[in-house]
Amino acid sequence: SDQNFVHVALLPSAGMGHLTPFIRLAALLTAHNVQVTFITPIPTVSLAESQSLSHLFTTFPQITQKHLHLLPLDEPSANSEDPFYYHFELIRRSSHLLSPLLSSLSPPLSAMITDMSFASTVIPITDSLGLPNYIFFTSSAKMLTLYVSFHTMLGPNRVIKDGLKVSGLEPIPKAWIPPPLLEEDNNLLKTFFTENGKKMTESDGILVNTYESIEHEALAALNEGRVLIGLPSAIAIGPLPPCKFETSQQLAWLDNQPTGSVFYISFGSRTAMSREQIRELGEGLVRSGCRFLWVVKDKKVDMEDDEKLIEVLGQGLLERVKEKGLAVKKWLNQEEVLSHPAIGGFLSHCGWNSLSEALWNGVRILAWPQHGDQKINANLVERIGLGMWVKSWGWGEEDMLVKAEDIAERVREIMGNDSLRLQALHIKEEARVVVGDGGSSTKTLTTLIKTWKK
Ligand code: BUP
Repeated sequence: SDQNFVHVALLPSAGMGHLTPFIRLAALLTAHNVQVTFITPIPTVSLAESQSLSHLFTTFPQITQKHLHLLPLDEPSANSEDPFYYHFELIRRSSHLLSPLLSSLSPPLSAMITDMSFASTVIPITDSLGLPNYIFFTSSAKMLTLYVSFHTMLGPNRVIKDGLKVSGLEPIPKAWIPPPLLEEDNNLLKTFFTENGKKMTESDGILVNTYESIEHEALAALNEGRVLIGLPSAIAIGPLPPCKFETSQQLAWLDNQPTGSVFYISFGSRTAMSREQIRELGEGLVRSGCRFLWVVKDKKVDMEDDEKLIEVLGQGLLERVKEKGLAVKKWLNQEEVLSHPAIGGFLSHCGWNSLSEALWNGVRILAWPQHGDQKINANLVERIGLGMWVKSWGWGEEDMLVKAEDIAERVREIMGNDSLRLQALHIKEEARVVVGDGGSSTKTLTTLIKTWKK
């Protein structure tokens, strides 16, 4: 058969934060003439996921779709702490179905690319099939240092004492570590970190949606064996360019706003704030005097988010919001929003995809991390000069209310900050060079594809 033919299978995990980068990777590989089989665990948790998948397969008929039918669990509410983590577990427990699926693919696979949350499950399967296995880590390289170190940080009582120190790297303080990882009791996140972190050494490489100029130090530490001995290469292929097909909706309101004048607010696809904090935030936005576009989210999973905007905000606040802003309670194509010339700033939870979309579009960030990797990402926002992070604003799990006046002041501050605006534009230019012809991430990806041509 053709020596140059490359066929890879991709296995994403649950939630848009994991699915989106896999979709972008699939599109990019296709553009490099790689045959892609995209394995979709079904059912998905959210509507957003199933819609994105259908766009992918309509736009790229050359990508093969395979279903992984998830088996129901006997203990339905065991560990229902988070519907997305629970879904990781479902996929994990259905993974024995992968072996027959993978070996039936034709032409035979050159490699498999698996989400970070299934390293420990999938590596034994690909090993038994003699398939190279690459892990796609869907967060920052800095977060990867914690992911692969976590199991080494656990004391005899299974808790960690301190943050993470790696020589040559700014430490990760304990306060930035995802709260479930600090708990004494076992939980799904802790198990994922421990099991997968260990197993990463047995993969053939770790793809990361990042690039040299923003994460040089973390990438160097990982690749020089300063984080964990025996780790394969951390391969920086980002920032993965957004796909043009990602659904499009008309935002006439945005079209009518002056350039750079609108502040955009969204906390990602899986964060729901308390009703009280939502109202305080709304109050703050109104008082800032800025124009704003606000995605209001009241429930973790979109299918359950059926409360009306007026019920969430109340009549009075809703009326005042309408004077200068637009609040919506639906899925907006964020990439399209961030690329709109009217957008000037972004209040973000710093999910890794949101962050990479902001830098791709040169939009400065006011960081308000809520959980998971987000404090570690927010620190990067500050470090590279993409925005600012108010550290006194609490984590999602904490029982504290950030007041309207405080929010209003910070919004005015970031929207009025011209040096941040210019630095964000500089970052945007750099990001596009990196994935352009001859850019560092393009070269890295081309080299990787060559290693599969054997
Ligand atoms: Br909400 C929302 N439209 O209305 P992150 C999100 N998105 O396009 P998360 C929309 O979902 P994890 C909306 O552009 C990004 O690509 C957004 O991913 C898109 O955060 C994605 O930013 C959200 O990584 O996931 O959802 O909290 O916890 O895995 O980081």
